[in-house]
Amino acid sequence: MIDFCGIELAHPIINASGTFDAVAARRAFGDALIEHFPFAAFVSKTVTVAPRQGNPPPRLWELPAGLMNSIGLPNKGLEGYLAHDLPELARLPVPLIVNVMGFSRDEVARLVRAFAQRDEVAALELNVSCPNVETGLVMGADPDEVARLMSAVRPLTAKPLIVKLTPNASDVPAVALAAERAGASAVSLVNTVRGMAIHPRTGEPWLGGTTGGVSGPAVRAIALAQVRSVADAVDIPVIGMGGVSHGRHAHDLMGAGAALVAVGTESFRDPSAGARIASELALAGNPEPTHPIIPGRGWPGSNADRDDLIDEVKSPCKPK
Ligand code: RRO
Repeated sequence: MIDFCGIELAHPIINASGTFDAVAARRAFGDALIEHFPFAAFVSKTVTVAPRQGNPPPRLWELPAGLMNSIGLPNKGLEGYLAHDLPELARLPVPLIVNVMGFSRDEVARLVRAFAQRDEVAALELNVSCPNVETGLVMGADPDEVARLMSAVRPLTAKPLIVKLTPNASDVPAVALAAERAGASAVSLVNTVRGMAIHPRTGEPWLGGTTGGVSGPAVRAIALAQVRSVADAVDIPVIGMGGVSHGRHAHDLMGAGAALVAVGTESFRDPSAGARIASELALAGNPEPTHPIIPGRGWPGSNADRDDLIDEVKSPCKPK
């Protein structure tokens, strides 16, 4: 068991908010998926105070190495979530982390106050990093704004408060440090990286929301660098995410300082990816080497089965 901010977790793999609909998954895959739940905790899709329709379509654009979304936070709003979603999600066999977003400090405070009362909720994740809001305002890009927000909501609950950071900021560790100093229990990163696609015929933006958030393998290297710089800057736990599709990516993020790792885009391809990645991660610390390690070039033990190392071993053209 892992202790994360006082919450007991069976392993370090959780889902990234908004990438796994546990209620729909139960309908589509039956109770088996729920019984063998792929994640050690469930992070719900973002809840806002008022119900939202989300952005106009198209909402997705596939990339050579990932996905770009402009979903725009569709949700039933706080009242709808409490009445309909929470009772369903409370039946999951793992702790529930509710992701919330407000368009002002008062709205975030209202959300935190509401969930502070609910025993079904183990922790809250404050989404200060959605790239897909009409205002273009991303609270989480400014350390002072994040500090003001945390100071306002920290006194409202004893539950762990996780601040979800944006990669679209000039100094991400400074934002993380501001969150920590104002009482955050943990930080999570990266949310998606802002991007854009052009309609091939009209020349207009493809996405209904004009810009979107890039996720998947395309952002893995960015996530790794940002997780490392944030983990170096703060003492609170870091949840690392960004392009994780194999246990060794999770292993890398943990090596960079992440206490937990979240899986996002890969779950769209394979709803049980979380469970697979958790077992691959368990093996990553103790791999059976499957090929020779080049003397002086091999990474120590656990990193033996790198794709690039495999390429190096196979390549007949590389100088020895
Ligand atoms: O709903 C979204 O468009 C969305 C959210 Br809330 C978020 O945090 N990150 C993202 O890529 N999309």
